[in-house]
Amino acid sequence: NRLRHVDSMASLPSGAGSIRELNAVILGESLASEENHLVFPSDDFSKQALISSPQQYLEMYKRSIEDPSGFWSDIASNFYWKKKWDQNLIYSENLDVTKGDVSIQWFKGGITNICYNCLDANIESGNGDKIALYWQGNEPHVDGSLTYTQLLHRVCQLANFLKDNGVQKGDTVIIYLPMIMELPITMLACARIGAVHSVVFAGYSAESLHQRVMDCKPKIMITCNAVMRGKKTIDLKNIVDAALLESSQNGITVGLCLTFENESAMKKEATKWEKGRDIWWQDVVPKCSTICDVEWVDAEDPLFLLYTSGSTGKPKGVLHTTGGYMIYTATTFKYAFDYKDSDIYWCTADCGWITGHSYVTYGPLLNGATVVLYEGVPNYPDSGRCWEIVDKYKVTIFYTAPTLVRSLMRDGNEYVTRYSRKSLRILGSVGEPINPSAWRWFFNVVGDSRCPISDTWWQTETGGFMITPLPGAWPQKPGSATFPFFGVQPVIVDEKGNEIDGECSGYLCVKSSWPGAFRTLYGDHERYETTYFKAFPGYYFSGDGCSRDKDGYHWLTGRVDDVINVSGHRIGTAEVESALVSHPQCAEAAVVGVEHEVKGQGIYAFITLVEGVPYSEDLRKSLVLVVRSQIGAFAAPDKIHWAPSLPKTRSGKIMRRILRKIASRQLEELGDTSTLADPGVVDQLIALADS
Ligand code: 6R9
Repeated sequence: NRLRHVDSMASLPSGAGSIRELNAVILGESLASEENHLVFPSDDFSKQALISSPQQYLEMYKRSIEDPSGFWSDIASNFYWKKKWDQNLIYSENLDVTKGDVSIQWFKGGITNICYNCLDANIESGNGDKIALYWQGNEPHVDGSLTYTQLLHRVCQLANFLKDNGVQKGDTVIIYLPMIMELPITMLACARIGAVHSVVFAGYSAESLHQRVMDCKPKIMITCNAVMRGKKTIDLKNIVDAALLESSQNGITVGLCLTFENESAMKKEATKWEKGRDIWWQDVVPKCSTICDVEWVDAEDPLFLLYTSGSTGKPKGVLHTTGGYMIYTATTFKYAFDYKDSDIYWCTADCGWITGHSYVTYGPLLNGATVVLYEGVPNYPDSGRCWEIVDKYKVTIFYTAPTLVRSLMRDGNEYVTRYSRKSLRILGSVGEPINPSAWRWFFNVVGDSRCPISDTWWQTETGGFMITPLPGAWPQKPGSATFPFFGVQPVIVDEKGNEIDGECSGYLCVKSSWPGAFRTLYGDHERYETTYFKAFPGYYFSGDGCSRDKDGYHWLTGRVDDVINVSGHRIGTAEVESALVSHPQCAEAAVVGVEHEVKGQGIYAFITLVEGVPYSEDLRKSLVLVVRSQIGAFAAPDKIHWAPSLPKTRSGKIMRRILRKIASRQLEELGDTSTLADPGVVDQLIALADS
């Protein structure tokens, strides 16, 4: 029963010929037919792959579900543990709110350190001289690299500085850095001494940074003076100054702000400075010893906090712990990207998001991989930049987001075909559903129809991949994230929380825990339970809709809550609304997502102005500006729709369903408007639609 979704494929023939034949046999004629648009890995690819057939996947998957302890302890044994976990209890969990507090633990009692496993362990096994990080600056001629040994030295120097400045195990450190090597260095240095890092994406505004400072009360702040994104210089230190000032006015004073001089973006002399609080990284860190003992921590000690958007205005501090996260990110990275020692891996995500935690930093380094970090934007100096970087470093695995694929697709094939790209062997996608047309372009044009695409579905909360192709195992369907990773039991439930089988669609939940699962929301376990475990008792609820086709493939259909996915970034409608209503002339705001050609979803805001205030272009601009300055540029509304009033039920609830239809101009599909307090509002809104 627990293996229901693979049951139909469980009676496997053995010794079949090529993967194509094998798949046709296993999956039946229907699947092999044209209308399903199956894309097969080549025989050569499958032959060399870690998981090279559906059969092999199914065997491993079955074991991972039937014997999670055996499955995960075999894998965990390949890592360094100062002391093994309690052998009788590899995990314990309660996902059912009706049976008490939700709790998840993996490898409890095991003592380890993730930084040690990323660096020291790889050096001890002979990889000290292997390149750990290639760094590509914004300008094509600016670059650098660090071997594993050099990276360890850098990490130890910073770890020693942190210790010397009173940072201890369990203390929080906020990191507000762009994609320079100091970002993963800082994450690893925190992990080395058992401090909890909280990376804030360096595109967030001072206000957002301030909110996070208030919530997690960091011992120290680590930033740099500025960064170049394309031709723009962004003064990060100014943003940090404003955030820290506001925090101290509200009772939280951060006493130390370690600032890296990002010389290619801004000179020291041009940087604003607060004596007594600010210290230049270059003045102090290089003087510290390159040797730093590891702080051994329990598998369940916190590793990091990462804030993400939810349905309310207040961001959620997703908390991940050490042991399970380590095993899970390493294992998912290895199999979903069919990782080999010779690979050169580039993930375009920023370390400010979960993808940059699990699949720029921890997952790849745990595998001893060579990782490319890129500071700049993908279309600078022109739209061929990504492929120029791929050729320069001979990138073999390229992992990115559909929004980037779509924007490059729009710019034309010329920018792609100008470069060789022959080093590429695997492509990856994350952040939102990839539409089949973008999938095909990515596959045919970027990958020359040679590279399987791992369309990885997962979340900040899940820590690592949940539903993902294993590139050598399955034929792919463009736009489907395919099948669950080992140990993951996705279920689709209906409105009442009943599991539904076979071909179906509904709410995507997960039954049972997996090692990489988040353990709580920082400081708010109740919100953790309410948001994720109350809607469908007994399950983790992802917030996503999903359908499963007759062949068992999973198709993600987007968020079903009040979260908008803009260019792969999660933005809560409530966050944008509260920024908008903070504008003195805005009386009320309602925000919905609309389809957007490049960003996936765009932000569409209905605005009711304060009585007597006239609409104007200037006001529109200043409303957009208020969102940029309170959240960040990436959350700026694409469209402001003036609304004399908003459609509400008699109990005063805004009917977003109707607003979504108006926003997407599906006016014939407004549905039942009779429950509105004033149905006339709708006509008024339609009349103002394009004004
Ligand atoms: C890793 C990450 C999570 C939300 C998630 C879903 C969407 C991510 C996806 C995908 C379809 C994929 N999402 N990957 N939807 N196919 N391959 O993006 O984490 O920022 O927390 O966002 O992104 O809606 O719920 P996060």
